[in-house]
Amino acid sequence: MRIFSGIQPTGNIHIGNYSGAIKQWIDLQDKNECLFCVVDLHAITTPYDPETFQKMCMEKAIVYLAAGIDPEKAIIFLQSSVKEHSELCWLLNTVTPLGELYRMTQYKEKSQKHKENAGILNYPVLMAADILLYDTEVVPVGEDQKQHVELAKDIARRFNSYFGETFTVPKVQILKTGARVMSLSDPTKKMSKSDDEDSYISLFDSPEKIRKKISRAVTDTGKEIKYDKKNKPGISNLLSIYSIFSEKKIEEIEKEMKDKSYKDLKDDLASLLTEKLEPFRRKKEELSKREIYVQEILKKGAERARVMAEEKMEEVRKKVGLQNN
Ligand code: ATP
Ligand code: LTN
Repeated sequence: MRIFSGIQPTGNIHIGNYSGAIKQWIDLQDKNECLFCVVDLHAITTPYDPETFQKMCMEKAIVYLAAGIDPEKAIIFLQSSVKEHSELCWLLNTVTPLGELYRMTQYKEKSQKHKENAGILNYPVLMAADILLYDTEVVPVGEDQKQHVELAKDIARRFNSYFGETFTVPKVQILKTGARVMSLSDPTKKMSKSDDEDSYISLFDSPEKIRKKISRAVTDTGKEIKYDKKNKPGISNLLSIYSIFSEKKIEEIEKEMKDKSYKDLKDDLASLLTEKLEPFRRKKEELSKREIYVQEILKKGAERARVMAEEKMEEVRKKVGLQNN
């Protein structure tokens, strides 16, 4: 199957990004044709620093590699290196009703948080372009991106009905556990890399930082360690994170923790995360010293993606009545 997914280069990759997206990518890369993209054009729709932007993009490529994406198996590239993404986005804009963009949850949140711009509104159209350009069949993402992939499906169907069969209608793939890790400082909100540092665990946090952040994580009233999202959102989130990284069922963890305190749960979770994240940290350190190697991977990735994108765009231009030269 053809797989496409991406992560924005701004902010630190956290355990939510890992469990919602990257973990799936690693499992998928063995048996499928995968494209994993650093979506730099998406990231510039909200405030960022142009001076450090290139560095952040490189860093995200390093993160993909450190987390276990294998450049021999998957195509890793920078979105802006393949110009067809922007071109297709423009064409898809013409078949996307404005009303559908205004009702996107992420648009509503981001336009409240930041000064509104057309890029924030059109963000899901660019995402549809990313996906449709490669005739993607499966899009592995976290829960929050489901609505955007559904929109991409609608756009594909509408384009196909106007201009004839052109795009594959993709499917979204969301894991049962780990698709929505919650913030450590407000467990009713999703963990997000644009929030303050104490609210998330980065994949590369030091053991000291992990322990400090987990010990400060918001918990709930009462003493019992029980998964109950409504009444115990903090403890439920810690149990979910424990489950993701231990690969144990929540009920099993509840049993083990039966006579233990919130502090015991936090101590055990901090030790587990320290152990599981250590290899990522080591690999990232190693790769950070090999910038040319990483640049080469991105260059080769872009070359391979470009061949596919150019061929698709030729077909699309023909379908919409534009010239192809
Ligand atoms: P930002 O806060 O800058 O919007 P983010 O933390 O939401 O960033 P993205 O780059 O938007 O991260 O998301 C990358 C991938 O990680 C997407 O597939 C998204 O669904 C997934 N993801 C993001 N946050 C979580 C989370 N808390 N739990 C599970 N998956 C998540
Ligand atoms: N909007 C996504 C990132 C993204 C993406 C994509 C994910 C951009 N293009 C295509 C899957 C497929 C996010 O996580 N914020």
